[in-house]
Amino acid sequence: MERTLAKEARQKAGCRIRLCGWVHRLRDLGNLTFLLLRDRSGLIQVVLEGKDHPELRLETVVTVEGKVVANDKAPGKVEIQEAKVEVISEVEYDHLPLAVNAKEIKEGLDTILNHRVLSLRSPLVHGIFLVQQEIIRAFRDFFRARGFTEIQTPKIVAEGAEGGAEMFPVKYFKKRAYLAQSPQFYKQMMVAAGYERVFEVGHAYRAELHNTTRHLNEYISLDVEMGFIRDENDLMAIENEFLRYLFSVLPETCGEELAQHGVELADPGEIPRLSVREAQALLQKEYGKRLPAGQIDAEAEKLLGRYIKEKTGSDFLFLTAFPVAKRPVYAMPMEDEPALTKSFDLLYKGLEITTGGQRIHRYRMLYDKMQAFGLNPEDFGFYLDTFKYGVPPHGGFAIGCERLTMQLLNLANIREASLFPRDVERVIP
Ligand code: AMO
Repeated sequence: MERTLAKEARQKAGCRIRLCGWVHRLRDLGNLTFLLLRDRSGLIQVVLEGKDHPELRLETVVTVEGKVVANDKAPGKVEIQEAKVEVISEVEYDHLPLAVNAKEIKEGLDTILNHRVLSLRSPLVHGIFLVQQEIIRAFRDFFRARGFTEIQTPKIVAEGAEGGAEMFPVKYFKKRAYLAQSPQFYKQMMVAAGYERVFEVGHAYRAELHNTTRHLNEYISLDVEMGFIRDENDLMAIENEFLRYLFSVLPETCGEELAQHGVELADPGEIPRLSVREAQALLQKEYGKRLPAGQIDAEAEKLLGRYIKEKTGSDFLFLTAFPVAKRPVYAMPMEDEPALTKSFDLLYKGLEITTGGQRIHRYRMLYDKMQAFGLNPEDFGFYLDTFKYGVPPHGGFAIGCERLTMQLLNLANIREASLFPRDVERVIP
């Protein structure tokens, strides 16, 4: 008999079917055993009569054959009766390291991550990555539909794009290379290569020592780069449009998982904006918080998130006009105020999820700025030379996929939004 999934069984009342999955929960009432079976689609109740069935333990892999019968009290409102169960893979443990079948996993994050395969079986945790899949799918769909080409750029690179120290060195035969911090240079080079509009879903690596709830050392970067822009406003506009699209499709593509996490998404509408200067003045006036020029720290992000939510109802806020000194070398300065750049961050519920901006597209300007930043233009020849051959005004942004997932689902720690997180302490599993 063909296999039926738990979810499909809901439409098959009266039919005999075969299911495959894991033993999620067992309730032994002597002559009656209720088995909750879990497969990739969800849960279904199986009623085993008598004692004439193999010994079952939690997480044993089984197949079940039986008849679908309506039962309003069972999950999915059906159950399997007249069931025959067969073990297809046994378990070998003294006790389960974490309760896969608990409503919420009670064990600490370390236990959850040490036993990642088991924790991912928990329906609530499982759902996180179904939502993340749909975020990535929506990102692809949205940008492809607007003439963007999907690219894959190298993750072993000769120079860092974001400046400075936070890079993992790689021994690359006789040379030193690094893991890419960002596809920054390559996505710009692909605009220059005539694709004009590109996007990438790829890993990025940061050797940051930050051990916080919002930093990973390996994360998924949702990158966009776009040629022939007028200025950074075009970029904020398209990111805003993407988020409105995302929030409109997620309830259709993963409504059940959002509901499981108690999340209701509202149209983000027109996202409010503040310049960094305005934001700093506001922080001082409202919260007595003073910051060095151009800086917005994590606490300031939280306060701004709270402020804008109270004043406008928005979960999002664009921060604009960061000073040159706070942005990487490639950021385009403003014509009328050259100490500021045409760049922005996007905060979501008080956490930065995006950085973006217009880039310098003129060779001489970029060359001079590299020197002013104390960089040797010759080290960046592979990138810099691109701008000798005619590059349109362009810019882009990157969304941290785990940060977006975390904020959307109100997770407490970014590690929960990464399948196998890499942090300062953790390279396994
Ligand atoms: P930036 O360095 O700000 O900008 O990174 C962009 C976004 O990536 C996410 N992010 C991280 N997520 C988890 N752990 C980290 N350690 C981490 N570091 C960054 C954040 C952040 O907003 N090249 C530019 C982007 C551009 O201008 O196109 C860049 O990489 O969500």
